[in-house]
Amino acid sequence: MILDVEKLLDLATRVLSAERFEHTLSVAVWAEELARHHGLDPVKARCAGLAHDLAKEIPLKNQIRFARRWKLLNYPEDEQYPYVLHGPVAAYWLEHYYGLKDVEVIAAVANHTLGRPGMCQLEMLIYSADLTEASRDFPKVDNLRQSLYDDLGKGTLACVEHTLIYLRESKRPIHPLTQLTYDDLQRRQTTIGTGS
Ligand code: DGI
Ligand code: FE
Ligand code: FE
Repeated sequence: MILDVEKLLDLATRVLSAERFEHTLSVAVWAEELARHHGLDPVKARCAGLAHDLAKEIPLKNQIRFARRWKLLNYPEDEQYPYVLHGPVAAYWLEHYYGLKDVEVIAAVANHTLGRPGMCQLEMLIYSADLTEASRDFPKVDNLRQSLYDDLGKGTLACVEHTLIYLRESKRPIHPLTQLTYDDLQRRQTTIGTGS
């Protein structure tokens, strides 16, 4: 199916709690604003924002079951911290059961929690908009918002760095993909302008 904002909005209204729905709307609005600012497709940004947490409220046991069935488990940590599975589960469902065809939107939903090396701009946008939407409130959130506005790549790197610091400080385990995403974005910053 082609991207349909109204259908995704309707789906989000039906499957999400009021609180999660508010967060979802806020991600969609912020992602769309950033997309317009950076010359990216605003409809893709809005749709990916609306879809990113569709699987978040599926009980974790069932998320693990779906992830096993659909072969979405790539690291031992995926099962150890199953709250990182809702992106890949939603993306698989949207692609294979809902008929969504847009590969960038599917990837942005799949990778919104951990990122991945080689993220496209829409993936960066949703990863970062999720962390910095209007209702997020932590000391450096305004700096991150400004940084995303100034430069999407640098801003996303700052967002991943923030996540790493938060995980370390709260003594939570770091998923290998979060570290790989950080390393990749940092490398891309240092190689910008050198043609690689
Ligand atoms: O679904 P949201 O709450 O809107 O946000 P999210 O999808 O970014 O994050 C879900 C959770 O995943 C959040 O508690 C932070 C956590 N997370 C992100 N990266 C890592 C991680 N948890 C661990 N253990 N390791 C990570 O690298
Ligand atoms: Fe999420
Ligand atoms: Fe979210």
